[in-house]
Amino acid sequence: MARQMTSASIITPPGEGGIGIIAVLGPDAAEVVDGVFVGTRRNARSLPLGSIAHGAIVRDGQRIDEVIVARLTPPSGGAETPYYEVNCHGGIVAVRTVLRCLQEAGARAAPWQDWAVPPPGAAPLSASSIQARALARLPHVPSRLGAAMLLHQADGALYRVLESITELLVAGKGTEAASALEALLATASLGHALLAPPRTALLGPANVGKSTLLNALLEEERAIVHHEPGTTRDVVSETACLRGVPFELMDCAGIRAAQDDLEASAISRSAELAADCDIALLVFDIRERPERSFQALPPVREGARVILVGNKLDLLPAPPAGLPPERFASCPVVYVSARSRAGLDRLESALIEPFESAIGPCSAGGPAVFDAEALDALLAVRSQLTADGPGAALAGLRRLIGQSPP
Ligand SMILES: Nc1nc2c(ncn2[C@@H]2O[C@H](COP(=O)(O)OP(=O)(O)OP(=O)(O)O)[C@@H](O)[C@H]2O)c(=O)[nH]1
Ligand SMILES: [Mg+2]
Repeated sequence: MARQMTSASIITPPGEGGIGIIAVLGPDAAEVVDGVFVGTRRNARSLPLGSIAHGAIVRDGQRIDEVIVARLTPPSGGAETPYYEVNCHGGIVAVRTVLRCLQEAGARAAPWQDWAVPPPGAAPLSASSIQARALARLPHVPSRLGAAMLLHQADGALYRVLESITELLVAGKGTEAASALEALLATASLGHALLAPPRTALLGPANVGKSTLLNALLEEERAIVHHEPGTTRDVVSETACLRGVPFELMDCAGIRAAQDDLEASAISRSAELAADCDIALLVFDIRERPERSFQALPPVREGARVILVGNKLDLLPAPPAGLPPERFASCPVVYVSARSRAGLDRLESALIEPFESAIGPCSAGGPAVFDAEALDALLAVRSQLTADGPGAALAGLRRLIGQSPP
């Protein structure tokens, strides 16, 4: 059918909601909408750009839903392609039925993700490519700060800084360009964490309070806590947002001589987590000496950040003196009471410490390198700048942002 050039996509999330919106884009968008829309005063074809019409979606003489149709500029810009949004009642059944009607009128049903694809041939760090990649990730982002970060990048925050670095290079200001590039690269670890929460394993002997600590950080009773050691068997995994930064917390079985086969396999899952985490919270009971607590600890992934957490602070009048075991001598030690929540703010600070300085600028709408594609490309520009000088870096950066030399 000729009208298959026109697509219709549900662009609101599935589920119950106030309204559901179907976007209709393409050369025959007006004819497709009018194929099923009966306007109270005017139809889609006669709508001026930027205005709305009230009416109903009607199929075989039967009223399917009362809707508002809006004629708008397409999100990708360029008013020449007709674009309409059909605002239906929010239930998924109503929205899907209206979509089916639009299909019957000649539209091709397209997933919303089709709206978040860079235009063909776009340079990898052009404004439209960055926007498309940021919007494609938006539905999966686990925190508000992450969503705000992506919306700011979709709005051009990252692209504008790339443009300004290009201008510095054009002006021969290599040193200023290098420091602006470093500042941008420094946003990458927060940008990455906001999209892929660091895998944070709570490890340590049985009964030291790992599950209690998980619940305290989540502020809900998620994991079972019990006075008998050997309580946790399956890995319990939940995302906690600490000052806007998500962490995937994983609670697992305490390490001790297994009492049965079930516990043995639970302990082997703990060893897998230790070998595969980004952050290891090594929890011990402060009444025990830490070196004894970690004698049987399985190897923690090399490169993982390690934080020692002395728990049950409420049972001692003051945090114990003494040093962490030699192999963890350089790791921060935090004393907490998971039960009374004392010291949790210190643990949160230790967890977010590497991201701390980037959080403020990020929430204020600053640029962020949020994916591997941008990071790899910018690392290559940095190498060009160091090895071959500003001219080569300028040519490379122009290619990346899709700017042709004057
Ligand atoms: N006084 C005190 N008791 C705590 C604290 N944290 C945990 N407990 C108690 O210690 C016991 C064990 O707590 P859990 O959180 O189940 O310990 P766990 O490390 O998850 O234990 P396993 O799953 O068996 O490895 C429970 O009786 C908790 O109430 C704390 O900060 N202070
Ligand atoms: Mg437990």
